[in-house]
Amino acid sequence: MRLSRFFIPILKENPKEAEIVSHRLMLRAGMIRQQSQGIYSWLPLGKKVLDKVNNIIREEQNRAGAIELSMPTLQSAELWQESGRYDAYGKEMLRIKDRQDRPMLYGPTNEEMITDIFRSSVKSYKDLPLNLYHIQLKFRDEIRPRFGTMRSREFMMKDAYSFDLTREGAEHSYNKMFTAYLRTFDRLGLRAIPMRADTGPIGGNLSHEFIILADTGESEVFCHKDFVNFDIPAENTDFDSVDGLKSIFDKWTSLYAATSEMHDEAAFNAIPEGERLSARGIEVGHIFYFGTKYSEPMGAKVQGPDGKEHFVHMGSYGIGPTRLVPAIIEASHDENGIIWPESVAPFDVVVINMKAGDEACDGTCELIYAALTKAGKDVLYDDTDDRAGTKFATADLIGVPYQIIAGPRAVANGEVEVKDRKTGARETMTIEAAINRFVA
Ligand code: 5CA
Repeated sequence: MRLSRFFIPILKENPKEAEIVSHRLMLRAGMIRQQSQGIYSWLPLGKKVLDKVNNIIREEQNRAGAIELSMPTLQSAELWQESGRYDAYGKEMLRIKDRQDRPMLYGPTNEEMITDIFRSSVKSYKDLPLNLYHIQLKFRDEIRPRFGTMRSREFMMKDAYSFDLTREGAEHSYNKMFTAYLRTFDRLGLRAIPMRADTGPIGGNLSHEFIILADTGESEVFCHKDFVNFDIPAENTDFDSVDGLKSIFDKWTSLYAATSEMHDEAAFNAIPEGERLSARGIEVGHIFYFGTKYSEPMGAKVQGPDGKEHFVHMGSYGIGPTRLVPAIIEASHDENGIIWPESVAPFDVVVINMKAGDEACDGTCELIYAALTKAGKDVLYDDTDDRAGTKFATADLIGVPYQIIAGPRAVANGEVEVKDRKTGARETMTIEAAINRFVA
């Protein structure tokens, strides 16, 4: 992609409305634009990152055996009257009427709809276990939307829903999603700590929140400091065995860990003072087991091996991609801008032409741009007429992991400079070596 043809509306000034660094940087880097309170457009640079985040989530959901579908954003109120949540949900639910005066709503979550899909076609235990998910916009009319897409009114969610014949089966499905979550956040370059959590309006009796420690986070966690170190299950992990989760499950039995809703002062104070960790964090995922809470009122049952009908045991599993993007920035930035982990970077490498219009610089940049693109790399080529200083500032701000810098002096020697955005290390090398560095 040539920067001269791309659309990155960079802001030179710090936007006044942004209170936290990720919001500031997302606006400055031209990733998002607020359309109305708590409702955002994702501009091309932001969209590229969001798509990468979603793809990692998708790969790990699929690996764990979940199956993707797509449900609408608008739902009929009738479904929610069946479950009893239509009145209970309160003002957070955006209620709408269609031209026939039928009550509709913009879905804040999809337990009812997925239960309806399930009951209409699954009749036998032989079709279980089943886990269906989608990645879709949600709307919650939050009283205090803030921090950009971190807490917005319209936001994206990956929500998965599991169906099992028995409680044991449902707990097994829960553990599979647990494993997928640990792997997902790890691949996003994040350490998300699983915490036992309150179930809130989703209901049920088993729940975990996945929290990234950050001073600007809206959640509070209390735990033993050793709780935050645990092993991430490997790619080839057996999702049907909880072995990969053993080191974490062991920690819950031996070490204290709680969110503010579950906090027990006395138990926390029993930890030696130097070993206590009380910190703020960002909730990036939340999983629930809620048994037959929706299947009973909505009549979602299957025939069991005993020939009798059984209400299915369900769980739901949420991740917030539009919150994860700012969470990654909170965890990875410096005074010059964003530092993307390679797995979600909007481009693999940026080629900076320090003197556009200079024949040697243009030729070198075109050569590198073509070679890396041909090798399948996603390259941003800064071919604009901006001053070199502006180009460096832009490249640092948007956080592409590597910069290949072509200036007249180096190019005259057949060389370019390669800069690592994260460490700031610069290395001069031949043009060929620079290409090989990213192609090999
Ligand atoms: N039905 C369940 C799980 S599928 C559910 O709705 N869970 S939730 O309410 O905890 O939301 C799941 C995830 O969505 C949260 O962990 C968070 O990452 C994201 N999320 C929730 N509200 C917002 C919001 N206002 N802005 C951005 N992300 C949000």
